[in-house]
Amino acid sequence: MLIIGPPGSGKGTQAERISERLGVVAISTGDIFRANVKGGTPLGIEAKKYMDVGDFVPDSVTNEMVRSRLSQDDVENGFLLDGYPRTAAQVDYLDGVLARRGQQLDVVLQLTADDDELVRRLLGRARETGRSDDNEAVIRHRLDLYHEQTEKVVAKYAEGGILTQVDGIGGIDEVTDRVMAAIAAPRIASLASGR
Ligand code: B4P
Repeated sequence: MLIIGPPGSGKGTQAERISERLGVVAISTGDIFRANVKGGTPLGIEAKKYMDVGDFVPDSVTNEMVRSRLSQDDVENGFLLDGYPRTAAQVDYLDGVLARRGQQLDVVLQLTADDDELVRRLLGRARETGRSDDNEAVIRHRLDLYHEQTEKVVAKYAEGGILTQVDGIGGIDEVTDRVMAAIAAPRIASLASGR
C-alpha cells in the first residue's frame, strides 16, 4: 500500500495509525532521511542539502534506499510506503522492484487538503518541532513540487484503477476513520483483513 499526499496532509500521522491497525510495517522515506541526517551518515549529509531547501532528494539516491529497505524480511507480508514514490521515475523504479519480488500494490491512498490548510499545519509544526524544512518559503516550494511532479504520480495510479482518495481535512481521528472505511471497501478488503 502507498500513502501519497502533499506535505502536511497527514501522511506520516496517518501512516503510523494504519500500520498499527493493519499490522504492516510503515516505511517513510522522509523519516529514513531524517534519521540519516541526525546520525550524520553520508546519505544524511547528501540528503540534507536537498531537504533543507525543499527539493526532492535525487531519484538515484532515494530509489536505492527504498530498494534496500524493501529487501528486509519484515516487508514480506506487506508494507505501507509513506512519501514514496513522488516522481514518475520513482514509480517506474518501484514497479520494477515489486515485479522482481513477485509483489503488487493493492491500494494507493491519496490524502487531500488545500494549500492554505497545509501551510497553516506545517507552520504549526515548525513552532513545535523546529523542523528545518518547515518555514513558509520552503513549504511553498514543497507544495509546488507536489503539484508539478507528484500529482502526475497520482494520475498514473488512478489510471491503473488502484487509487482511493480520502479528504484529509478534519480531526486526526476523523481522518483515520475515513481512511479505514476506504480501505474496508470490498475491492481492497483483502488488505484490511490481513491477507
Ligand atoms: P516527508 O517526511 O514525507 O515530509 P512531509 O511531506 O511534510 O510529510 P509528513 O509526513 O512529515 O507530514 P504530515 O503530512 O503527516 O518529506 C520530507 C522531505 O524528505 C521532502 O521534502 C524531500 O526533501 C525528502 N523526501 C522524502 N521522500 C522523498 C522521495 N520519495 N523522493 C525525494 N525526496 C524525498 O503532517 C504534517 C503536520 O500536520 C503534523 O504536524 C501533524 O500533526 C499535522 N496534522 C496531520 N493531520 C492533521 C489533521 N487532520 N488536522 C490537523 N493537523 C494535522
